[in-house]
Amino acid sequence: MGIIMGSSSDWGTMEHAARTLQDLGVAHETRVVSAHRTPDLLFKYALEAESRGIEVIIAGAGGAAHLPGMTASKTVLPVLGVPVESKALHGLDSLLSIAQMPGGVPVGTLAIGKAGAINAALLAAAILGAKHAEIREALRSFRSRQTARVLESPNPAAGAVRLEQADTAGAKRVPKNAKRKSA
Ligand code: RP5
Repeated sequence: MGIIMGSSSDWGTMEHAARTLQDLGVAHETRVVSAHRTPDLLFKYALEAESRGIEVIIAGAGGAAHLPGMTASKTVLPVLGVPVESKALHGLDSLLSIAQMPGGVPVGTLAIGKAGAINAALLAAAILGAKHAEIREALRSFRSRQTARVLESPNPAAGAVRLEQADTAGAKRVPKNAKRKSA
């Protein structure tokens, strides 16, 4: 699996893809490959990926995010795009740049930011899972653990109850004359 990104500034987002793959035990590499600043490297990476044994490419980029689309144009491997949240437009520019590919060269586009990076890794694992049974089982186990975590903590107010108990122990957080919010 290859995880590429347009800038080292994208790492804060893309590390979530890398961590998720690590949790699943999926071998991967991470590289900065910029569509605008290192276009020759981008072509080389995309052209050689298949012969190097890469099976899916996750590409994250922000702003005028050409990296996923240009990578997809130079390989027939599946390319999953992660729109990195930009400062100016909060990632909407990245999302549209990645999602709105013309017909003929697809990029599987995920959500903006951390959720997209995590889901890109999970979707990439699902794609690989069709061929590699151990990855499919790792994914199944990830889902079971996630479900168990939710079922183990059904009451979202449990934390609030603990806070109330702390208050009665001495530290009042809300002044007595404060108005209560209606439900
Ligand atoms: C894009 O430009 C990168 O993917 C990054 O999200 C954005 C800004 O890059 P830096 O100026 O922080 O290197 O190519």
